[in-house]
Amino acid sequence: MTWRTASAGRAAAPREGNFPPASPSWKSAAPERASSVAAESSSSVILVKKGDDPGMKVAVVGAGGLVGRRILSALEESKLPVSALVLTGHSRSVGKKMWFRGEEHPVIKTDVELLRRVDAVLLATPAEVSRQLVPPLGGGPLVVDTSSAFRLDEAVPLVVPEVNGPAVRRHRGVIAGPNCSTIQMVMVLHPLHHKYGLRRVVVTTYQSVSGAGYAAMKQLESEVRVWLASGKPVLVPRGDAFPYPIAFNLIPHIDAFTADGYTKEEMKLVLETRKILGLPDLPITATAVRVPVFVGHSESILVETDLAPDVDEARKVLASSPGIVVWDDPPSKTYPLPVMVEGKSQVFVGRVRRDLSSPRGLLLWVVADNLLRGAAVNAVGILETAYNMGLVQG
Ligand code: 2RA
Repeated sequence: MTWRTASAGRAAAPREGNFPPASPSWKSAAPERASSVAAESSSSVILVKKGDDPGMKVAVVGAGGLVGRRILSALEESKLPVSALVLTGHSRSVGKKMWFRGEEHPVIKTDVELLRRVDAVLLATPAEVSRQLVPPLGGGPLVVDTSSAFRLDEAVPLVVPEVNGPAVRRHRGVIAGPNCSTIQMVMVLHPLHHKYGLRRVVVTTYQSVSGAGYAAMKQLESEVRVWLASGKPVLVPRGDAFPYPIAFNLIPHIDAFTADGYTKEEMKLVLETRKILGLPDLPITATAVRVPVFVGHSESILVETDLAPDVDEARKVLASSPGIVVWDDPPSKTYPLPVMVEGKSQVFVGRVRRDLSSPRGLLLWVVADNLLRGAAVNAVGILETAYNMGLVQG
């Protein structure tokens, strides 16, 4: 599917009849092939540098997963010099080979001793795995963790490079990347705060099933297929990812409920945003909704500011901010959609307009690829920032 990527002008009309896709892009995103050889062991991984190679020895843990694969793509596209690459993963991935800068690399079993010998470790692992892996790596490589394990730990910088890159200097071995829905929101809030001062934020998210993992994507696919084949609504979930069917449905519930009726996903938006922006008292509230979209999280954000914002000026402020693309032209129906932004590294903003209920309010529609921009690009950006500051060396 080819979408216009220009930051201005008309967006291409969505192609009709493209579901179910013959080969959904999320199935083919991985630069991997199944290997017929036995699973490589860590002893087959060579960590010796070639001559004066200034490159880093980098490990990606969880390399075969939805985020891990995209980390590999983002690393490949970065300017980071990588002299040796270690890919480790879940038993499902072990034995596969993945391409990186023209060479095939085996996915091996995670081996802490091996990880201790690299310069940087990128973790694309569930929080419980990150919690187990990080302590034994202490004093070894710089760890960039995409999970929620350490995000709210005061000793751990929580970083979106475009927003608070210098915070990486405070690291004591681990730097956390925020939740995907937080990343795309803070990238937009940051320049608006700088220009107008933030007073209050109200956000509603429309989050794709890929945020809940591969099994959730399979559940959506399977429910849609059954519904269309039978002509009857699917009323019982065909998988364990969600408590209700997600096909042709919305579920106003992501992650566990807390005692006050919010979900953990909603509280991540609140607490992580305050920490990244350095605004511990920022009034902010969130509703997180799961939608039947494969990839791409969307957010409707109401921002109240100290200074009254001008809409055209706000668009210019956003368009000139790093990593943000404004697609906003109502007469030509130009606004970002999840299907348009899949595979892109930026955050897309449209529908910028005055809040009719407050003279100092702006409404925005913000969309990003949750796996790429919302995790992988951010993690690699953190490593690039640390490398450029001389905090990690080969
Ligand atoms: C989700 N934000 O979409 C979560 C993933 N970290 O479920």
